[in-house]
Amino acid sequence: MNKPIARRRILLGAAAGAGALLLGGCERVDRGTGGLLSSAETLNRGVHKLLGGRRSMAQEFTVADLSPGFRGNGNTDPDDDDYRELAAGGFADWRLVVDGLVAQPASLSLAQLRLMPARTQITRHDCVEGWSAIGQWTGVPLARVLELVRPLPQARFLVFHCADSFGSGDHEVPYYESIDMDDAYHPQTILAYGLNGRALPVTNGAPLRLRVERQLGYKQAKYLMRIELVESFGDIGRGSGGYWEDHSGYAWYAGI
Ligand SMILES: Nc1nc2c(c(=O)[nH]1)N[C@H]1C(S)=C(S)[C@@H](COP(=O)(O)O)O[C@H]1N2
Ligand SMILES: [Mo]
Repeated sequence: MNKPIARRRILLGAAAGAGALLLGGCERVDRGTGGLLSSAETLNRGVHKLLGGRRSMAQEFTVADLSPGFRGNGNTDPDDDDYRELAAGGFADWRLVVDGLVAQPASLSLAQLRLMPARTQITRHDCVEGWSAIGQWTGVPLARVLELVRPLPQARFLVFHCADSFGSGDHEVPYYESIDMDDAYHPQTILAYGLNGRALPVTNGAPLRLRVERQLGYKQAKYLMRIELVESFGDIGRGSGGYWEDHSGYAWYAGI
């Protein structure tokens, strides 16, 4: 599904508006199934699934299509102390923690991730702020990491905790995002450590970022520190499943 960006922006704007309204009145708290989604999002996700959108592959491109550069957006040079220290050491001490509802929690170094089976894909990134870029991403399929940790049957969502934060002082909150199991096991969902044939730059999320190719830019969490498997994201942050979902009413399911 490749609608022109302008059209997608209108759709997203409408969805975000509806989401904001729904938050006030008729949000459905679906604690039984672990989700905390507005009825509009549940519908959106359901329709996407029905149309086969959840299983389909995002369009892939060739090296001839690559954008001249891949701009950075949001946080592009985190000033958080822990991150600065890890970056200064070339990320040798960085670990990706994978825990929560798993049989075998893991703490993985960049070297270990690089030794796992890799996937390279050239895809288009679409940001709601009105820009797109085509980049070549290399990383380990998230499905391979899930095989290692073995999710428990109750696990419904993956929460990505990032090293960078927004705001300052008491209002400083780390960026986070979340996806469901369908997207987690999708073949194009990778934990990327490479961009355009080089190590992922700090601007774009070093040392590791999520690529979940059938969703919009803000779902592509950068500066990954921890992946937590949960039954519900209702008690994380303000409960809407992501930083921008919590703070600007962006849709949790940002399918494109
Ligand atoms: N940790 C973190 N992840 C993030 C962001 C951020 O500020 N921090 N910005 C999001 C947004 S809105 C977009 S469009 C993309 C930008 O990715 P880029 O910097 O590689 O262009 O990252 C997303 N993931
Ligand atoms: Mo974005």
